[in-house]
Amino acid sequence: MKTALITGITGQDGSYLTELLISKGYSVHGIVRRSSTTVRARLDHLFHREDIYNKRLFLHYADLADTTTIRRIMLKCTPDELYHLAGQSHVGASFDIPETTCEFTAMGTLKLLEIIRDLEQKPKFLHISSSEIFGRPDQSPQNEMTPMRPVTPYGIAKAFATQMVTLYRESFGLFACNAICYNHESPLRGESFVTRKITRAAAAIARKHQESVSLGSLDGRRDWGFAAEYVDAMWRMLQHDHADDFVLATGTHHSVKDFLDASFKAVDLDWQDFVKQDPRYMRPSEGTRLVGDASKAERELGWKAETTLPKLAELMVEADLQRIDASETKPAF
Ligand code: G4F
Repeated sequence: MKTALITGITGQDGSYLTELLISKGYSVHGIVRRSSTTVRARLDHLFHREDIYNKRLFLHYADLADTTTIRRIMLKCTPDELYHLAGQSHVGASFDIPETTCEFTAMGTLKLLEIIRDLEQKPKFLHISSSEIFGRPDQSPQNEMTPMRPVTPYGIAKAFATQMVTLYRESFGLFACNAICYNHESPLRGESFVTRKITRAAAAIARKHQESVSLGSLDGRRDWGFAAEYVDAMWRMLQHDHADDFVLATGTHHSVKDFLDASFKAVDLDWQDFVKQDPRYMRPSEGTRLVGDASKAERELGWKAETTLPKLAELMVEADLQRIDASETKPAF
């Protein structure tokens, strides 16, 4: 049985990856931050499975800055594969908390690489990088060779981490890879990201729980795929015969307006009747023309994003409608 360690196990990607690895027979360890709440909704169904929780799925408390504890966890569970998904992942928020963003996203990654470098039994390492490293690129679509030109604190922190991963691979021989991910969404997406904010609003407006939704720029274009497919590519990267970097993307980009259109169409409404624009959600600087060329992943890993934007929006709206309907039929305590 292979053992995997995941940072950021309670996030969207961490949950899908855990499901995938458990289904492949792995023993999965996750690093979580200590907090006053133990609610980890995305993994709840696995915690209730007696054959899984504390048998093949284990959680350990540690902060990314706490290298002593992380080293101890690694020595204890001796992972074959380490998936590093944790970090401050909100691009807009990175303008408000740039130091925290760099501490976790940039330095957190370097600290993990340093720990691995000293280990006798080194796990294969996957870092979840981001299209934000390209910022305002000269070429579109972008591939693994496109120069980095980040324009947000988050993108700069990710560019640092990405280059460190490449450096440790080339200089110290680590099996270390960057999954350069474009936006990937799902019903498990956090509610402050634009897609989930829109699908939740479309469902709530359709059920008459909400009257409108406030958004920032509607012209931003993104390459949006389905998260469950992207974690499969991450796993394939660590099964590849050599460590490398791969762009993971759909290859098509759409505007926020397109996503609104598809989501409100799923509940037979016109988004223009419900959307307000609010300067609070505008960013001081934005990446542009971010669309990925994932042909290397297709060629070498046999991976291709399949879910198209209308389908993605539809399945997210459907999940949000089901959540509302389920909470309405729950007995009140
Ligand atoms: O959903 P977003 O916040 O995603 P963003 O900034 O592209 O970042 C996500 O994808 C990256 C690439 O994979 C990841 F690295 C990163 O960690 C994160 O997962 O915003 C998408 C677009 C932007 O143009 C933004 O300005 O939507 C626009 N937008 C318009 N109104 C909004 C809003 N974004 C948010 N979060 N909230 C709004 O109200």
